Amino acid sequence: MIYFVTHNKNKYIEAYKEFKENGIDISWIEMEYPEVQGNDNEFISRWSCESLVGQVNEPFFIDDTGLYIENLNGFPGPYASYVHDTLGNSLIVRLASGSRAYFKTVISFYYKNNIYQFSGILKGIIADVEHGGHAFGYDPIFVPENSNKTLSELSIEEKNKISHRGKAIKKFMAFLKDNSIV
Ligand code: ITT
Ligand code: NA
Repeated sequence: MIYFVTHNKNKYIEAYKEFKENGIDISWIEMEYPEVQGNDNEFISRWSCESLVGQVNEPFFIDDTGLYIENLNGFPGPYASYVHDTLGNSLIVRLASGSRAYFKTVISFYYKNNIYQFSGILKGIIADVEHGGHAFGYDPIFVPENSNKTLSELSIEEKNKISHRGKAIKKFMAFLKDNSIV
């Protein structure tokens, strides 16, 4: 069994569905873990992953996701979680509607004393208003490239096909299969 450590239920559901569609079962370890400050997603994700070794079942992975808004010089980037909780979507829209932006997910997978990383990016635009649908993080204010809907208006399956997380998971699954781990 492969374990996904996150306290974010929406992340887990997206990942669970993507793996399941490919015949792989994953299991949820619901816990919050420490995050180091910094500008480099790969480094932050690796640091958190290392901090969990010996604390949780193995093999396990984590997902670190950032939102980078062009008109705000890449802010909030790796501080996406803190900014979402403090400013919230409505203030981000006031500051940056119409700006180009992208999500980046870095998965760190701990397996037999090594850490393997897989990343994915989704480019898009900050919406003019907050939209309905499911309310996962920044989804209600992010319009992906070549779309006229926000991520919150897509089904989980539709989002997985194009998203930062979906892309990182596809690379991850290819690695698992190539190395006969699943
Ligand atoms: P864990 O670290 O426990 O996995 P988290 O919610 O703290 O959960 P992140 O630090 O990676 O995860 O997320 C940063 C912020 O970005 C946070 O506010 C999330 O809600 C948001 N976020 C992450 N993935 C997202 C996605 O696919 N769509 C919209 N918002 C997302
Ligand atoms: Na986090």
